[in-house]
Amino acid sequence: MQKRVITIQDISCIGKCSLTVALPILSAAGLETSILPTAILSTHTGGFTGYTFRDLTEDVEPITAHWKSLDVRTDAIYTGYLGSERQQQLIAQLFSDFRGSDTLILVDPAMADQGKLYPAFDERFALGMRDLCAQADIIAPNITEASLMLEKPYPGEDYDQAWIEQTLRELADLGPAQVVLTGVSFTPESLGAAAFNRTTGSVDYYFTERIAGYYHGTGDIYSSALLAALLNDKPLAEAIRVACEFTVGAIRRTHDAQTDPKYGVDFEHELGHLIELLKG
Ligand code: PXL
Repeated sequence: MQKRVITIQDISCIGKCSLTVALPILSAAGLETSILPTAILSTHTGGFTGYTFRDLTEDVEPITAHWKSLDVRTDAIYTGYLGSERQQQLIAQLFSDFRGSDTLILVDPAMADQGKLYPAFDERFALGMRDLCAQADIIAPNITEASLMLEKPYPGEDYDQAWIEQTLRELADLGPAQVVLTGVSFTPESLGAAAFNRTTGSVDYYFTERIAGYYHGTGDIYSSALLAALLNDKPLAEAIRVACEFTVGAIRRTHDAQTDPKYGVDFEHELGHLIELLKG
């Protein structure tokens, strides 16, 4: 039977990220994708000024109340960029309302990068995200988000394998059985992800070439592809590989085309590649 995902993130009208990447990626992976928009922005908040922001927190309860009346069931719930602290609490409630015995809950605590919180957020929001991560089965922070949630100093580029593996374990101690840390790099020419599975105790890494520049929305693309792979029955080590190869392919296209990276990366031309990776 076709699997269903409910994904909960903002709509940034311009600047591909959050729902405008999650929906096409999950659909291409054969997943029925329902959405709960957390906010509507004219653009994302990274690199644009003067953007509009309509918070949809007030809509969360009526939408979920209606879904409950429909007896909606889902194979996965996937959250990304949220609009408010109150939303973090409402979404924790949504998890318990819609969690079945096999439902996979993925929280991407999309709130910070390169040592800094995104403009809309503060430290309290980061701790709210930590509490939401505690309710997840799998989380996918970058190193900045991990540091904020664990209230430890952001290491910049100054970390080693022991730091990464200690951080993975500390994140798993918050609650999730599986942790994927993105933006991990031990050499100047490579970048990738590390994954920890608490049940088996295994740590896996996957790296690809590092492409110069900062590419907006790639964390959301990564998490969407990760979930697509997991729901297509890939084990975690394989899912981080699929997500890395898909994401770097999209970055490479955008780098080669020399388009402005704040508008997002060309993941659309990589969707065929994603489908191949999922078959493999
Ligand atoms: O890609 C993360 C993201 C999602 N949504 C909004 C953002 C950002 C990052 O800046 O601003 C609105």
